[in-house]
Formats: sequence, structure tokens, C-alpha cells
Amino acid sequence: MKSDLLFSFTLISLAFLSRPGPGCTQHIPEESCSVQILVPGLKGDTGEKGEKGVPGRPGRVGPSGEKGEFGDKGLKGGMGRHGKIGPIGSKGEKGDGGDMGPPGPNGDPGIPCECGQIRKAIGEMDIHVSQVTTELKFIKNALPSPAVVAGVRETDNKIYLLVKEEKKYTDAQLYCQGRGGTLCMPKDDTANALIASYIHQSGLIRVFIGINDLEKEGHYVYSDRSPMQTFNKWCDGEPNNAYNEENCIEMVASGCWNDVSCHITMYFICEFDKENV
Ligand SMILES: [Ca+2]
Ligand SMILES: [Ca+2]
Repeated sequence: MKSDLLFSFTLISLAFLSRPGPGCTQHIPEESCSVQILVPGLKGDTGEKGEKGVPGRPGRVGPSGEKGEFGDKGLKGGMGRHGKIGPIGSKGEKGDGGDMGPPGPNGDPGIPCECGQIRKAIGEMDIHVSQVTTELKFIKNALPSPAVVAGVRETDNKIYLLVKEEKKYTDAQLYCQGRGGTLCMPKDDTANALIASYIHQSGLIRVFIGINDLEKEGHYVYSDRSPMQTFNKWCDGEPNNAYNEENCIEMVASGCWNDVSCHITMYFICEFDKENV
């Protein structure tokens, strides 16, 4: 510092070395116009220590430090606020039934209906159901033979069954008896017409029925040995006891009767009491 100051004071006056300055032409002593050269002096002694300076400006912000390790677990905090209401849950299982409530008040009186026809229809249906039930029971239990024609005929108290097996009269009767019946015994127009229809609808011409005069010529009895009453359906010209050997009776599809030999074979119709089925 000192040397710099000294240097700054060094003056080299070269100005106008050969010419005197403007003043020199006037009345100025000659020494004032001489050239002077200043040179640095010797280095001085070390000065005393100065007073402490004012604090400097804050330095720049340093770089971020490295992530530190986890500290110890803190203490449990206090209870937080209530959260928001959650979504509606799924439907629960059905609960147990409650106790029975008290009886309700009586209802208004009904209007009278015409139930007679309904009752009648129901009654008829019951009869049909009963008939079908009986028929099925009969077929299942009494007649397992595959030769039997499916489908029977029946009245209020009888079941008629066409057996499509050609047999002599006596064998036919044994067949029916073996199943709890007899050869059919038409004792009135209704039964006779039913049997005749049965024959006709089956596509047959004739069948054995349960009437004969085996024991005494001309004295006709039913297959249950009861004597034939006034009711009969003889075909024209019958019975004629042809060749003196016609002691068994057939019914033809038209419904009339004819005496024939008991030794010929043909289909026949059995009769069963519903009570015995
Ligand atoms: Ca005869
Ligand atoms: Ca005859």
C-alpha cells in the first residue's frame, strides 16, 4: 500500500523539456521552470494493527444434505375426528318369524253362487278318477298277460275285458275264473250293448260269452250257474242246437246271441265285479 502511494506520487515532469512554459516567458524565477523527477523512497516500517472490520455478508446457501436414518417411534397421538359415513352394506339374512298376531275381523258375507253345476262336475271327475284308478289296479294286479287287450270297458259295478286268446268255452271260463272273474254275463240291454260295442270296436266278429246249456239241453244258465231270466238277445233262428251239439253261446258284433259248439275256439270276454278287484 505504501509503495503504491509512493508510486502514485511519482511525478515525471517532462513537459516541454526544451521549451519553457508559457509562464517562463514572463517574469518567473528560473528555478520554477526546471524539470523535477520524483523517485520512490525506501519502504517504511510496519504500521500498527488496524481495528477489527465489520462482519462480512452471509455466504451462499449450501447443497441439500443426505437423508438421515429413521428416528425412534413417536408417542401415540390423540383420537382423531369421526370419519365420513361408509357405503350401505349388503342385505342380511332373513330373521326368525315373529309371533302369531291376533285374529283379524270377520269378512263380509259372500255372494251366493250357482255351485250346483260345479259340484256336479267335480263329482263326475271324482267318478272318472275312481274308475281310472280301479282300471289301472285291475290291469296291474289281475291281468299281467301281454295277450290281454289294453283298455277295458266298465259299468258302475262291472269291468269287462276282451281276451285275445282263442280258447274253447270251458278253457275260456277257467281263464276268467283264474283271474277272479267269469265269462261275461249280459243280463240287461245296457250290459249287452256295451259288450257288443266292445266286440265291434275291437274289429272282431264274435266272442264267447258266459251262457250255456251244457247240463240240460235248452235250459240256459249263466257262467255263475244262475239261470237265465227273461232277458235274452237271441239272433234270428237261434238257438237252434245245430247237430244237437250247440251248447255254448257266442255274441256276434251286432249284439245278438247264437248257440255254437263248445269245442271250437275263439276270443272271449271276461267280467269282473269291481268289489272283487
Ligand atoms: Ca244246446
Ligand atoms: Ca246255433
